[in-house]
Amino acid sequence: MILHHWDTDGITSAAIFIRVHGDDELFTPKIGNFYLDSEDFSHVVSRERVIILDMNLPDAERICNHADVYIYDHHRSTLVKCAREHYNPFLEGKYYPSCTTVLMRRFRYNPDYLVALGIVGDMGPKSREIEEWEIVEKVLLKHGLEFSDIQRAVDLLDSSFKLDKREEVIENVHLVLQGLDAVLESSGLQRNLDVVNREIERWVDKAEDRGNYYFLRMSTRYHIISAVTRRLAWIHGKSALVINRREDRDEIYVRSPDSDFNAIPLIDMARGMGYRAGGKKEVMGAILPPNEGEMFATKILEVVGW
Ligand SMILES: [Mn+2]
Repeated sequence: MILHHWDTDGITSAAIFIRVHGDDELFTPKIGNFYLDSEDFSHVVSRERVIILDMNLPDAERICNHADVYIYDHHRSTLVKCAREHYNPFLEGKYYPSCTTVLMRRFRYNPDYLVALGIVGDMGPKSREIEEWEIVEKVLLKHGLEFSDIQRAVDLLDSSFKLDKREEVIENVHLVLQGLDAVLESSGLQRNLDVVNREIERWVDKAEDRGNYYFLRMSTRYHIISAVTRRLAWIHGKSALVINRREDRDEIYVRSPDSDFNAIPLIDMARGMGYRAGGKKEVMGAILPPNEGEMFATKILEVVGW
């Protein structure tokens, strides 16, 4: 079984793995869960071999007790000793921009549109500033495309997880294997994208200017909090704090465009309080029990001093 992240980098990594090793059963965790709940866990461990792509799953060690585990990833992580193979350049202190570039190196896979989609998926417009831009540029030239076209392909592929369409994420692996045009011409994904963009705009318009930062309390079942927070920070050039109330959890995102901002202490604080949290220097995302968002937002504001 190939267990992969639901975003474009995860989808294209699964596609590359299939091209290299042949077809396999595909699986993505419940969208929004960067771990396996008990239902997902029992399904996964019923298989003999589990290949984990583009996810730093906290459950990897537990899966080892039931199946052979192979991990190919680029997130911050620590070595999973029980895995048959844990290949992540981060373990040697090197950060790769995407899981597709990790697979490219590991399996001597020739850079192509799948690798490029993974890079643009995770890096967005920042792809232009990294060494691997060369790969993206060659793909654009070869296919006669502009950067905006490949960015649109990423947005189309990502629209499935944003709308919580888990089965469609799996279908997208097969779609992208047919080529870039198959993605760009998919009318179903285009309809998704229109819905996603409308929903993002709707919430962005409701944000409140609180002087040093923008604040938004939203309630949507779509997985767009990251996109909404990024858009707020980008449009207004200010920090943004967003809470999303879901039925079973609160989600919180903090992002700042200031170069001296550091979200790592916030991530540590969230984890210290027992929450699942992740991110990098400029952004933190955390999942909290229902109705704990406001309380945690207050703590965040105390730390950052906005
Ligand atoms: Mn990735």
